[in-house]
Amino acid sequence: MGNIRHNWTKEEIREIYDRPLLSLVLDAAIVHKQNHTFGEVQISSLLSIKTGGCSEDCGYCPQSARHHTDVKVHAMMKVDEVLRSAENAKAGGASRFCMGAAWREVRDNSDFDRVLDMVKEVNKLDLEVCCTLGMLTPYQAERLAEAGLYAYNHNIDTSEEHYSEVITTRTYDDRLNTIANVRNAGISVCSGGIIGLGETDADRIGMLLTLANLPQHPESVPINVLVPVEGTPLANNKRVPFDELVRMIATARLVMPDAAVRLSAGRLELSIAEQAMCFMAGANSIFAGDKLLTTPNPEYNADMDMFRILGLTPKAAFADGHPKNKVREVEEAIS
Ligand code: SAM
Ligand code: DTB
Ligand code: SF4
Repeated sequence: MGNIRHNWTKEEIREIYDRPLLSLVLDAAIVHKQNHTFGEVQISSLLSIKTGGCSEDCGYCPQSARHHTDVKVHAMMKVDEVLRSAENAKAGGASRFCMGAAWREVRDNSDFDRVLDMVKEVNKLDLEVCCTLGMLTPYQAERLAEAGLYAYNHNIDTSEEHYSEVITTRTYDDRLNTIANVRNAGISVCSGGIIGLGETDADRIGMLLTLANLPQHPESVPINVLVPVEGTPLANNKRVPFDELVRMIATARLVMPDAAVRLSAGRLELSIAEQAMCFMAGANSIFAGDKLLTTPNPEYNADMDMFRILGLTPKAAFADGHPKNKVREVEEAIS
């Protein structure tokens, strides 16, 4: 429902981003209510299946081998361990389970075969299975889809202009290519970014412009606040003021009315009242569980308290159908 556009201009997005905060939140809340079940929040759970030692130089990331952080390198987990973690996540109310690997790109080796097994097994638990493994070829995306992968996370992180200030070992186009490969394989796209990387408002607007003008909007858009980690080049960056996060979420909601906007990394620093404002502004997804990939996240009980206090309800798995079926529905409607 709603007016889904793919031809946004920078000026239009800036006009939205610059609205007085409460008017912006109200506008976003109205669009949110028109397009989603108000107060319903999707819970995703994260697991780092292969940690640290990554060859990329992403300035924010504690898992890059080029930075000296406390993160310990951990080889690929066993399928059984991952399954146990997925079962726990489901018991805690998660409808999506996301497995992350500190890889630049997927290679066609036994580790990837193991990830495919993990996808198959987690899929049997009736969870939306998600992976974030770095760059993918079209063939690798298809193999993941065949194994039952529901969603793939691949963030563009910031604007095209700011990208090389943060990461030099790959390009913005590399990111966009993988997103296209994921889309073409019929996998749900999860792509967003991070605020607090030293970017300007124009960069934030540029990032939203790229996402909102993709041929199809990502089904989920994570908005992460930088978690500054000792030993990374961005460890001493200034904390993002809370109103800027709200502004970013509300703008994402208005330019991509159908997407799930995920209030992602950085929640540990936010009060319930601040998170409430993010939900009013259109956030309708979180990562729950006391750990993100390597950094801490709010405790399970604290989140359950928040859900009770704010009257939030967890969203069921597959409530939006499967992206593959949507392609089929469109094809059937045309023929
Ligand atoms: N290696 C894969 C990749 O880069 O696509 C997958 C894992 S990577 C850790 C997934 C995402 O986590 C990154 O794209 C980035 O948006 C986010 N991330 C990493 N470190 C972060 C930090 N310190 N604060 C906030 N978000 C972070
Ligand atoms: C996303 O946008 N945020 C998550 C998930 N996708 C993979 C990762 C956040 C990582 C925060 C730093 C860490 O815990 O290592
Ligand atoms: Fe590697 Fe991903 Fe971290 Fe970049 S964000 S260093 S690609 S794990």
